[in-house]
Amino acid sequence: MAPAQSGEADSIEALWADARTELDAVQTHEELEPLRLRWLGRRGRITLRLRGLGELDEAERPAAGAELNRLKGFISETLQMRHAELSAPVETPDIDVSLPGRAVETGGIHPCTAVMDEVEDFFAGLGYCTASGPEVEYESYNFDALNIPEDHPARTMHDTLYINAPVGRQGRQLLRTHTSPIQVRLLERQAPPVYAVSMGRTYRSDAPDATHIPMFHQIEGIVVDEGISFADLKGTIELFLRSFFGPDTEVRLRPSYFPFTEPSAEVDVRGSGGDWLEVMGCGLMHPKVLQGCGIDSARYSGFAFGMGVERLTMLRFGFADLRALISGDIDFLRQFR
Ligand code: 2NM
Repeated sequence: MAPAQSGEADSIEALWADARTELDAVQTHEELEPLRLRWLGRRGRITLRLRGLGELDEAERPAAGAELNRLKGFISETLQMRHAELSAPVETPDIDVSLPGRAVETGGIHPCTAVMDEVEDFFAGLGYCTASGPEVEYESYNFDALNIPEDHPARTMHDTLYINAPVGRQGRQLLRTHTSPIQVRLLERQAPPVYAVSMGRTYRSDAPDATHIPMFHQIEGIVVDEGISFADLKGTIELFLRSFFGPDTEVRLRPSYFPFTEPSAEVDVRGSGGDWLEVMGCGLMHPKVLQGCGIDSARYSGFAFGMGVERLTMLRFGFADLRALISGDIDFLRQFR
């Protein structure tokens, strides 16, 4: 085949080779536009050759045109590719949109909280109000008002966590060892009739084991009214335990002793294995406690009961080590939702 143009005209093969060499040699973004103009601009090598097609024999024109256009397309596509390569590096996204979504974890009610809520609701149904009080208490409310003697072992540093603070008329400050001081404070400010439950954190200087943790929860109830008898106490407790553990629950009271109640009893429920399980303590309010709160013990009588929330929770849900409740083991706790 004769050369398309005499003399100055390069072969199409030479054009391809030149174009490839130039495109390969591009190192920076800035070199792209001059290269484009050199080849595809108004006076570019391809442009001029396309314009010159008219001077070819009519027979050669279509093939030559097609070949030039193929080269033109190649140059233009390669420029685009090199442009993309040389542009700012692609930002890697912070989010991998191909990952499965992360489920939104919902919080749950702690089993001890669920138990306290249920007990509160039960007694609310009997007309009891709920009272609360400080966790840092005075000796006078935690011990004296409850007829707990000066030399009682519960008062020692061995059992009770004392606060390092100046000692005033109310005695030393301490972390309350039971929720009873709440009831004392309530009786001081509210004249009978009083029907109340109180629940919350309590503290004792215990090394943790399967049945003890140094911070635990109690629920206590108190009734002070005219004509309250042991029958009222027994009926109330049976009603509660059959609501909490099931309607056929067997309940028994065993004589016991507490400084703040007289008479006093320990309460057991019959477990599924036929064994008796201690669930609470109770008794008729000691007249000294009522009098200490400014209540006429000749006119009013009352009863009180107390129970450990963690123990109640273990019996309800059936597990053996109380420490599981504070382990932070979310898989354990979730079982009871
Ligand atoms: C118990 C057992 C018996 C009790 C007494 C009082 C108060 F403050 F009213 F005197 N609150 N709770 C009480 C009585 C608690 O727990 C085993």
